[in-house]
Amino acid sequence: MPTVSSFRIKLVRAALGALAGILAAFTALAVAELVAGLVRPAAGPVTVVGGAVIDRTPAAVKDFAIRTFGANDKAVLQLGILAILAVFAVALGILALSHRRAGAAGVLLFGIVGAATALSRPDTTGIGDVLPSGAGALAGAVVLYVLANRAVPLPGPAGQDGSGGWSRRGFLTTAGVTAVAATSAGALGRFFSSRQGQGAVASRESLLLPAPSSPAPAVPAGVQLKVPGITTFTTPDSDFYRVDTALTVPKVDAGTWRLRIHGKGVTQPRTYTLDQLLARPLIERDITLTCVSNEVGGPYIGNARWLGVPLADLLEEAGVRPPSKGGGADQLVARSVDGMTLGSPVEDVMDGRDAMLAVGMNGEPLPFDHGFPVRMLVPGLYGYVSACKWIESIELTTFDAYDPYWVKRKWARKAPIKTQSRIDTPKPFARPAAGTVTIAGVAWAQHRGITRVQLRIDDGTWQDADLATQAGTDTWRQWSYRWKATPGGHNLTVRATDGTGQVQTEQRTRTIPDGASGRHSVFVTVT
Ligand SMILES: Nc1nc2c(c(=O)[nH]1)N[C@H]1C(S)=C(S)[C@@H](COP(=O)(O)O)O[C@H]1N2
Ligand SMILES: [Mo]
Repeated sequence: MPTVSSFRIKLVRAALGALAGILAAFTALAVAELVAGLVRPAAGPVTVVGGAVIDRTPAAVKDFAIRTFGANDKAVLQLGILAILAVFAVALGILALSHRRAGAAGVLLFGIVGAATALSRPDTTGIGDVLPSGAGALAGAVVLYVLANRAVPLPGPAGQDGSGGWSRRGFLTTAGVTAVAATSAGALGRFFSSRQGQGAVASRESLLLPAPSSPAPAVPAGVQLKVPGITTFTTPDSDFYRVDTALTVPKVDAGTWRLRIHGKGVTQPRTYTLDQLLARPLIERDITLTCVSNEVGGPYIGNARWLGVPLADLLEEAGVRPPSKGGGADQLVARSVDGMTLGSPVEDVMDGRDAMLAVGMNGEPLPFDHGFPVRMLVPGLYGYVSACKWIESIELTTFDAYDPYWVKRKWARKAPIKTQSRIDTPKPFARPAAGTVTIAGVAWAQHRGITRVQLRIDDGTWQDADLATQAGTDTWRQWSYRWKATPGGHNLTVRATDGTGQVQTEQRTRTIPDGASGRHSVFVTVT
């Protein structure tokens, strides 16, 4: 039955080709990982390609990803990249069986794409960044060529050794050796990568935060309501939301870190070390940070006790004057070590609010995830226009002259945080028992403060909620409402009024371009 056996031969052949392709891709990534671990972990192919994809993703898709996958969005992206690579690897592997050179060249092509992407990243440190992708692709091409070579039919009639005429043992031995070698290379790469961050980890562990010259008062007991299910007033570092474009969290060594202040109207350009900043008078403040991508009712908000250097003082020393005092620069562009840029109004930074270069978060040096060693914070502004993590320079310029990262992607140039409120308890679709049900949550309008929170049950009238003590205008404020719940389905809606008398609008807008507006509602069924 020649047709059956030739079909079987084709199937075995395709499987060997697919295996060769996957092994070549695996080897390429593993060797790239090894070289990246030795050269610069952030220049690894998956990291740079992932970064490039993030930068080119339309805001709506990014919003969808953050909404759907939350903190796992980056893992999902990396898995997606690997899945696409796997498809190409299988195709190249099968191609290589008949066209070895073409298959190997295909692998090299991926290497060129990876290397070019590495060079195009905003944080590239130069030509050395082509090494991981380049070396990986070379190794992958060699593996594919050799394996394809081993997967050819033996001379003589097929089927004699039951293998369909392939030197299957030779192929499998080579494949096995390759797999072991590649796995070891990858593991070694991981080890080197983690070692590269060790200097940074040690610098963080040995950092002693000085006491603030202007401490925050003890948090008043009344800011935290004792309602089960309500958010804690202070968000522990480990629970603090994280939003950034970094696929590998920058590990900056505090000892070699520098901050440069320069640009328009800077008469005294300066570069600071961390020790120089820490030697200055420090302020300690409770500030609530919010992401512009936070949906109505969403989780991208947190409150911490920050320790930092007043930013306005540094700017004044550099000769900077705000536009209202005749200064020529109206935009402050902060740049991070990974090339992110964020632009804040100079006027806001210098108007007396507690804009700072933060070094401490809830009594500890900043966690790496949240910007170690130094990040910027401006109370009242969304994170993407103020809260630069892993900051390395501050440039004074104008809004006309420069659009930072998110503005290039259609987000607003200026974005003060909108007055908002959220119901934390009861949860959506909860089934509380009839009787008194405590509705509670948080409201925020940073730098304006919250003066009133109201609740509406179904289409009823707005009822005043009880407000917790206000810690300050830069933090969120808790509220609660004792509801006489009657059986049936009910819609609970909240709205806040800020310190300027502005009532939170019911006008629903999307997060892009300058933050979601509208009111949070929760539907419950009282039993
Ligand atoms: N370097 C850098 N800084 C950044 C970002 C970023 O992507 N890269 N994201 C900003 C955004 S959009 C927000 S909301 C805050 C979030 O800070 P967190 O992750 O500490 O909560 O950081 C800001 N600072
Ligand atoms: Mo954000």
